[in-house]
Amino acid sequence: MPPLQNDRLIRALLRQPVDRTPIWVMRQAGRYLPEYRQLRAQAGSFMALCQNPELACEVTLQPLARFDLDAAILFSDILTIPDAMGLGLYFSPNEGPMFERTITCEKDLLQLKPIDPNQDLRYVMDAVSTIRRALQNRIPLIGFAGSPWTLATYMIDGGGASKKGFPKAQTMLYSNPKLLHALLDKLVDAVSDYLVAQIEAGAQALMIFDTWGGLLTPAAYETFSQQKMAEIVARLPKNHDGQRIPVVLFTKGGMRNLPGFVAAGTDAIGLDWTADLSDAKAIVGNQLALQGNLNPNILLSSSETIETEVKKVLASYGNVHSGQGHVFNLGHGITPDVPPENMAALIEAVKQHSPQYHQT
Ligand code: 1CP
Repeated sequence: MPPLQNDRLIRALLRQPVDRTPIWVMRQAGRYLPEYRQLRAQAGSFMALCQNPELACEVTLQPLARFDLDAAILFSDILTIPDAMGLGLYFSPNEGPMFERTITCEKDLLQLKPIDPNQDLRYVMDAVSTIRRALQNRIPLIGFAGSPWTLATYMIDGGGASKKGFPKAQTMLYSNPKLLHALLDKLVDAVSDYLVAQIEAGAQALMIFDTWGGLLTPAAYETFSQQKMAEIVARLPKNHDGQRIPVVLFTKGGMRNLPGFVAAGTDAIGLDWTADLSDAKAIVGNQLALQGNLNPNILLSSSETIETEVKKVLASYGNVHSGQGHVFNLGHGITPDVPPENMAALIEAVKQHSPQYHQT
């Protein structure tokens, strides 16, 4: 396997020296790009893009044609797993992802189909290998999955419930924790197998999105989210040097869970913008890399404001020791109303202002 031409992301995730802070952006392929909107209209739906490996590859590459990003991320969605398990995923134009069926009782749970990702989610693995070929080792490809808890929130409440804070999932946690654990344990199996299959298909780093972990009390978080993710990380394969590909856990409201993440054995934590990176670094020390955490709403302001705010994020991490172990990203996904030129301003600011934190 020829080496990566740009390995900044991998090096930063492993806390090795780099010349500048690498940057990629959550939802970097998406609706803020006119070429994405056009292809999606032609394909007919979001899932039609995901399920066609050539189209998924084309969408993945769209932001890379415009911007000098340090990583590609598989174009897919975390909800492909519940879909393959039989819940019937569809996207409503106004409400986003929706399910035809949800999990309310043990009978629903028993009806969930155990999945073999290489069969039931073949289209994802084909997209991964197609994208890897197209990238020609220029930059690494990030694979991903949702955390068991975050997938369970959608599977229990149905789609469209994020604004309400997934009340049915939160109620099940207290009224029927046994059922919730049984669901989460099924998801531990499915997510582990899915990530292993993505590694085999060519993913070079992994994200686990625990977007809704921050909805839980610290005690519930430990039992119902963190421990399930730790189990997944422990199941990922290691090569003959005992190394596995770097894994990043993203969670909104993740500050208070940082010590648990260190114990879970991941390589990096993605944080939202409510965390201060210097505080986070003081907790994780040199054991973990950090990814984040510009407020995505800043991309709706001017290029001057973007530059000022990028400098603050770089300084909040780099002023403590250096920029080593920092991956620049937004604190959550880029929104559809961002002008593409503001994305360009963001990347330019990171390229211009981060090298000073990487002088040896
Ligand atoms: O065209 C469209 O309207 C679809 C919009 C869209 C896109 C571009 C959805 C629906 N998903 C995606 C792609 C996607 N989703 C990626 C692609 C790679 C990238 O460029 O980053 C990734 C990694 C995801 C992951 C995802 N999906 C998460 C975790 C990350 C996060 O944003 O917190 C979650 C929670 C989802 C569910 C989902 N899928 C789509 C939407 C709009 C949502 C969120 C719904 C909600 O608010 O509850």
